[in-house]
Amino acid sequence: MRLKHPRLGGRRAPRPDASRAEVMARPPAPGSVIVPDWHESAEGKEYLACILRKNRRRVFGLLERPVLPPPVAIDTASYKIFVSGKSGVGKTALVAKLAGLEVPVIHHETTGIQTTVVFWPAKLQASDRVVMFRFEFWDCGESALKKFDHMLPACKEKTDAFLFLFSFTDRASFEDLPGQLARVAGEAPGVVRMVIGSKFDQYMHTDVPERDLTAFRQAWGLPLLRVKSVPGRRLADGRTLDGRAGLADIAHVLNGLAEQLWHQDQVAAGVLPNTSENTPS
Ligand SMILES: Nc1nc2c(ncn2[C@@H]2O[C@H](COP(=O)(O)OP(=O)(O)OP(=O)(O)O)[C@@H](O)[C@H]2O)c(=O)[nH]1
Ligand SMILES: [Mg+2]
Repeated sequence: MRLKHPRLGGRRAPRPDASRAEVMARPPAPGSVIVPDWHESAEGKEYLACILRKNRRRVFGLLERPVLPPPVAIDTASYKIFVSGKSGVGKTALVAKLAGLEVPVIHHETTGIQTTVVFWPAKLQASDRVVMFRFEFWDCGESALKKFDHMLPACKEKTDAFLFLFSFTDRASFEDLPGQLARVAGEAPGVVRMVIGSKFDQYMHTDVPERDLTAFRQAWGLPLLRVKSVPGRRLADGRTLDGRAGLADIAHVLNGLAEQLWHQDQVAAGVLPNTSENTPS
């Protein structure tokens, strides 16, 4: 039996219908859609093997996909995600971390749009089934975005989610969030919006205290995650990144994203009511 979901079945599903696509789901409570620590279970580890090779993360091109043996073949749900934020907040570093690549230690402005594919198997709470999420991250350097008018529309076109980054060490990037939300996601109802605080490892030097985050969360009702896009653990050779350790570092981001996207699709398709039952209290 296959899972019923508007997104499944190979190609990107069209948005259900105009009126429903307008429905903006309120974020689901964390852990209510995706089983949070499933990737650490024996079953989860088996599935993760298909995105690893010799303990390193596998890199997937635009047309590549992980192969699972037929008895465990699972459905894939594909999403486009636009990563937005001020220059230097850590967009490229975050995407590298999510893909299991080396994070840039020195800031080099991204000169155009970089797309990166990340696969992530996750288990659904409701049906106990595993779905392979395919995230295509679109990362555009902030200065390129300002210089070339065609870049923002290309990044926004048919996007399923916006990740808004601010840096814990850059107060201005936090204060710019409302402006960014209006500029970038203003006319995009029905698209998931998540806020990510980067450089959380520098929290001792933060310019963004917890009370400001609480106020922001109350005002906007958006999911907010914290990340540390720092170089991860190495394998015994001292050079190669340890793929499993890297996945443990970022599982909360991939699960959080999967949860928001899956939920939004179901609400938009009318499979789930957009009621307070699905929302955090
Ligand atoms: N300590 C720490 N450094 C980070 C983190 N995220 C990013 N950085 C550093 O911040 C600098 C800028 O990060 P980038 O990812 O290149 O910034 P960007 O947002 O892509 O910038 P543009 O491409 O210019 O728009 C780099 O030196 C990164 O190593 C983090 O979570 N912790
Ligand atoms: Mg960049």
